[in-house]
Amino acid sequence: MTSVPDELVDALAAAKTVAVLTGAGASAESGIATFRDPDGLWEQFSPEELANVEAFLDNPTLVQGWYRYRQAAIEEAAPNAGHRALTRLEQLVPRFACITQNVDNLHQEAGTERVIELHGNIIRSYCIDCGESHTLDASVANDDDPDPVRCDECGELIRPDVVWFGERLPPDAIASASSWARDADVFLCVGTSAVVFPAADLPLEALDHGAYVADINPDTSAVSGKAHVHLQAPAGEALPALVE
Ligand code: BV8
Ligand code: ZN
Repeated sequence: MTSVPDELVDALAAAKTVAVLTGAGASAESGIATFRDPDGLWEQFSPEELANVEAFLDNPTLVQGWYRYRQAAIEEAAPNAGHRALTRLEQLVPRFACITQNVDNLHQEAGTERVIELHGNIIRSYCIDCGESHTLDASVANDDDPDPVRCDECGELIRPDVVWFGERLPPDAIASASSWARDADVFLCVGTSAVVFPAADLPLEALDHGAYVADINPDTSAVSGKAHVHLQAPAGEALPALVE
């Protein structure tokens, strides 16, 4: 069991407002590959090839197929002890926000109520022209089909409702996340390499506004050296230790 430093226990006990920023590492123990770990998604594919509009328009079938592949992995996955601990933490503190870079819907499935989706959510898809909602899963196409899935209203391409590189984050989501970071008494960074912006600015904003910042990551992230404490442990072990 992870031992939690007294100063973090005390900071959480006294906290009125707690904000958490999660990344792919928070879902690793649910069996979902991260992006930049040795066996991560980007090892098999590069972001340039897949997570941007140009790549999508250039090869919509490949990009749609990649998201269907990720959706299938997510359908098999369940929230882990770390997700559940954050839902518990939300009940224990007066004000709580889970700000996630993840698009896997697992915080919502774990019952966390205030989830701020910075990068969208893979369970939603829409038509790039008329905006009509669609599902982009195995039920609407098979991987042998060379043709991309198209809108049954207007015939245009269907894309996942996620934020690609070079695309702006949903303005209300990033504004809300920034406000939570500024107000936080305690800011937890969980399972993120903290190299993708503007999400990676949030822990720094919290630090600048006097929050006690903890980085929960078995490895070193871009925040580890700036945080007050770095719990080098998996989220599925460290987070339950915070709420036991
Ligand atoms: C924007 C799509 C402008 C959804 C993703 C140069 C310098 C600075 C910035 C830039 C630059 N060049 C370009 C930029 C901007 C760019 C950016 O930041 N690039 C980086 C890579 C340099 N950002 C953007 O393009 C953003 N948009 O800036 O728009 C703009 C403004 C106005 C108008 C128009 C445009 C958009 C960013 C969003 C990109 N989309 N994904 C999807 O398919 O999922 S980002 C991708 O990386 C993921 O979504 C993920 O959310 C994100 C961050 O990755 P992490 O979650 O941190 O995952 P990672 O694998 O990296 O790390 C996992 C960590 O977990 C590791 O540290 C590991 O040790 C740890 N771990 C492992 N196991 C566990 C664990 N931790 C705990 N427990 C465990 N068990
Ligand atoms: Zn359409």
